[in-house]
Amino acid sequence: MALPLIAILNGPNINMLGLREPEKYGSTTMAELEVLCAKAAAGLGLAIDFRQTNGEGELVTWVQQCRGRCAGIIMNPAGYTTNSIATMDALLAVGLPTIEVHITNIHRREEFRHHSFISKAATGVIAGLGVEGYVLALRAMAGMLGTEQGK
Ligand code: DHK
Repeated sequence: MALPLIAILNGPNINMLGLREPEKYGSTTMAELEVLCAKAAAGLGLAIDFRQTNGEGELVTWVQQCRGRCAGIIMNPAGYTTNSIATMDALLAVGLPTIEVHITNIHRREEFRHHSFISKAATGVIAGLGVEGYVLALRAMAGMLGTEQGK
């Protein structure tokens, strides 16, 4: 039987990981992050569809397309965290278990990064644990979906 599919959706500038402000976001590239997630997912009985976009409309469309196709969503909304009512509405519309991930601790950073519309639609939020936050989100998702194989 097919493994439950988890969409890992990344917002703007996450494609710059490794190059972008490494003192904040670390040295792992997005390609390496995808491999990290794929390996973690395989050990947890999950399949992943890992994507990144710099466009809000595309992010909304991808969330909508998760309906009936995915068992859950892990999202780093990045620069759309604080302003995308459309992404929040799309998440509420599909109603899937959703974990919001931020590589940095947004609450220790500038005030304008503290508010998240996405949190209003998220089951849980992980922030400040670096790219490891994605692996932790996958573990939490496996726990919620009951796919964990004791790894
Ligand atoms: C990533 C971004 O691109 C920022 O816009 C957010 C988030 C923080 C992160 O920590 O992953 O403010």
